[in-house]
Amino acid sequence: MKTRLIAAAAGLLACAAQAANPLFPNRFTADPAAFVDNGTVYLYVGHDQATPQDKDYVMKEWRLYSSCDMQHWTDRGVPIAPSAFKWAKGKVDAWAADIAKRDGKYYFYATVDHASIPGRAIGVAVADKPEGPFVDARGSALITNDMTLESNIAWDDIDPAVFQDDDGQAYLYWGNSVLKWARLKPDMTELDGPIHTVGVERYTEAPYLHKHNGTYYLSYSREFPEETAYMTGPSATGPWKYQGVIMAKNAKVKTIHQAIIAFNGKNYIFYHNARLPGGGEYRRSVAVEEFAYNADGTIPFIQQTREGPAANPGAACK
Ligand code: FUB
Repeated sequence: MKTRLIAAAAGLLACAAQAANPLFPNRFTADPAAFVDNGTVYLYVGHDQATPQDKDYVMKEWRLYSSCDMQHWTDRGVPIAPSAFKWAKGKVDAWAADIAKRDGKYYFYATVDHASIPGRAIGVAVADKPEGPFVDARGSALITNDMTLESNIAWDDIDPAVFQDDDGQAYLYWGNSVLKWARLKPDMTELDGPIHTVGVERYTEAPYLHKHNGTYYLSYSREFPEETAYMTGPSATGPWKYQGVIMAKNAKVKTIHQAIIAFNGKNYIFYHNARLPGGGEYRRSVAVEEFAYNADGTIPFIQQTREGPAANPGAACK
């Protein structure tokens, strides 16, 4: 009897460990990009490899995890590193990314440092599977720092977020200090028309577009240190109405970088904090919370928890 109780307790502890935030206790991770495909959640993260002494980001690769129940995560390795983009400096700059699927191919939009055009740039890579390997889809950057002149900084063209509307039109949102967007051609590798800006008060970075019950939600990091806020609108291009803050600023790290998905009938927000032991500004950790929309479609304020979401086994678990 005693043995059985001990075994049951050990089982509970194992479950709790798998469910707890931050999601990946053995690795510092940041900038979640979440994507649902074939009943599975794919979570791409930047790998924070800075030592406690480093004074900047050291990110040599993006890593991929997948889950069919939002509790158990499988490490799928390194689908791509900055060196995939030959035009990039390609060493320690695997900043935020996002992913989309079109016509059976997977497109990975990523921030890297450009080798010859000063500043950050956005590239796009393509693969036949979510796990990659991803290869540069263009052989050149999709966005470079000299294409946008609103901010006089080298890091204003970062944090790509890709959204495909129900009519097939794809959009790219990005930017630090000024939020920018452009349409993408059906090939997903070229801009289709001009770059637009959205005037957002106290906007910092990390735009993310998702749609729920016909309403478009444009979330982003607001102020610095950052909190997560969002706006809603009637289309992927606005006009946008500010709706408020949904996640509070972190302790020990100024960034927060969210991604919002629906999976198997429930809604989730991924973000990062610095709660892993030894965590900090350049040693972040990705976490996730479940949330439910209010009756009027607004998103409630979401607390960060240690427990994370309850198990939600989808079709791919069976
Ligand atoms: O990870 C590097 C940068 O920090 C990202 O591009 C921003 O969103 C912030 O999280």
